[in-house]
Amino acid sequence: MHETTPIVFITGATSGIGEACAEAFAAAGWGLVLTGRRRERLEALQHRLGSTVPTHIAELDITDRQAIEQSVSSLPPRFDTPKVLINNAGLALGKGPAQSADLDDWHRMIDTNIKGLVSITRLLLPRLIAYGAGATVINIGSIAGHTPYPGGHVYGASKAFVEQFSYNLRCDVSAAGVRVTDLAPGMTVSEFTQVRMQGDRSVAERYYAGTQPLMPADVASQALHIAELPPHMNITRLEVTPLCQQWAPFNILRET
Ligand code: NDP
Ligand code: 8X3
Repeated sequence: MHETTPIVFITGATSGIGEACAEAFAAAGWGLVLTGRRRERLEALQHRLGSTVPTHIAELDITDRQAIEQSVSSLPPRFDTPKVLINNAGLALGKGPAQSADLDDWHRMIDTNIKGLVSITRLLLPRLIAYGAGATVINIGSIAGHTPYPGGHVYGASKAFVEQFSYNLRCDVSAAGVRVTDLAPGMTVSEFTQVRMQGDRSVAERYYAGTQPLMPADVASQALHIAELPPHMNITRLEVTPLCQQWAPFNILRET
């Protein structure tokens, strides 16, 4: 028997898309498990959302497997059988060419975007299966998982992993009633570019200048839509970009 208020478990709820998902799901009456490394942000978000929906916050670094195990195993009973997992926590580091990239940055992206995501998924899967029909894993992928670009190297590859993992996961869990979606946004205003550029706000400002990018709330509304579809419907992959973002033609290198 399900509780009347469904629970969504969100990784990376302290900023950007994850924070917007928390707001959108709360407004729709969902209970929340909010995770991220910055506790003060989690507390502020919980405070802002008030007591209209049940909220559990957990400081969590998803590169720390033991911490994930602890976080999942210590979920209070009200929150321990989520209906939806939003694997949102992730980051890009650097945009220079592969040959000058920092290997530590590459490892951190793999540890976060791939290893963290698969760990939390594996640990929560039995609980999503226990929830049953309508349970959903929403993995935040990226257009970068499909479309290569200079400086995309490991970030793009990590999002290609997210896409393929989503498809393969779906093969295994759909018979148990669990849906899986790769929700792949394009350019979205958040702390993403600032993090990528080691805190340099000016690069982020130049990147978004003169555009109308997606807002985190735009992506969150799609996540809520996916979660609230009838249980027999599974959106396999949903790519959403701002209108201003387009493909580029193949770049031809010419002898000079
Ligand atoms: P933000 O930088 O605003 O948010 C990233 C979130 O991930 C933060 O809440 C951060 O929380 C969390 N996070 C990062 N590392 C860890 C970690 N080790 N453990 C736990 N949480 C972590 O960026 P976005 O909101 O834009 O990014 C969210 C997702 O969307 C990412 O997966 C990103 O790849 C993807 N995406 C973003 C796009 C964009 O243009 N912005 C486009 C396509 C996809 P904290 O620092 O508190 O731990
Ligand atoms: C983020 C989108 O195009 O900056 O996933 O890589 S992009």
